Amino acid sequence: MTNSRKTSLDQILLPEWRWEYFFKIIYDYLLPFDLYPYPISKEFLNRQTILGSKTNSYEVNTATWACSAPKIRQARAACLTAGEKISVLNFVITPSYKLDLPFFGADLVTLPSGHLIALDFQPALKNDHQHTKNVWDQLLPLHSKWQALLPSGGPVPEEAEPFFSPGFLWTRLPLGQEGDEIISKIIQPAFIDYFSLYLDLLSNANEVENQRSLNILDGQKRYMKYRSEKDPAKAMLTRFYGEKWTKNYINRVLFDLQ
Ligand code: DBV
Repeated sequence: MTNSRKTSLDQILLPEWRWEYFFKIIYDYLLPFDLYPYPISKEFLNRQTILGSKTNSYEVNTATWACSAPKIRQARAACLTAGEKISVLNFVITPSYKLDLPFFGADLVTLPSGHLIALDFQPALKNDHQHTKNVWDQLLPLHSKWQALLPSGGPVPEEAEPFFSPGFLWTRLPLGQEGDEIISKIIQPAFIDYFSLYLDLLSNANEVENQRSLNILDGQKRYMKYRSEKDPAKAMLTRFYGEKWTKNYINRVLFDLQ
């Protein structure tokens, strides 16, 4: 089980994890990339706790998968289950800042109120044509194709706007058979479409000049700062694991480029 994981590259298996299929895609598609483990300290590699009452207890499991590669500064997946009601796969790729590429971001979340699905190529420099044009030209057709088949996820905060692309795939789905079907028929192939395009862009990307790379690095840091300050999972993680662990997990593992 999760506790036998020794390095950040070891596979993840969680009990009743709703998003396992997506993790396997990530893992299988990234493997050809000459991966290195990304150092993650033991307390964040696997964490288990039992919550609830004596007669009605549930396990909370969190595991972190992470790697780096020549073109990837960090790819990391935060994987969480709490009983059968809560399941999360939050996945972010931070490319090398020497490449003019966006982040790959996925937030796949099951809560007692329903599923929430966010998928995007998030720009480091949103208002910079050189950073966005080639990417958006290829991403927007995928977005049109898949978002048209899904209900909108509703408004996102205005302050988040600089960090999203126009290819942001965003939906909320009901639990039960209806949601399950949409996940297998639409979200799974959409995820593969997005992820495959991202890996193509990564494979084809060439290093930029030094001055340019410093601008990209600045943009990446702004994004990380925003994500760490506004992490929507903060309340939930704090409830499960306390304030100190959560703060460290967010700042030193999940969004550690600051
Ligand atoms: N989100 C994270 C991390 C998570 C995580 C690291 C470890 O960035 C889970 C877990 N996201 C998570 C949870 C919720 C959300 C919500 C548990 C539900 C919070 C709640 O309702 O209590 C996309 N995720 C959200 C929301 C958005 C996103 C817009 C709704 C926020 C809200 O209603 O306040 N997260 C956001 C995003 C990306 C992302 C755009 C990148 C694609 O990862």
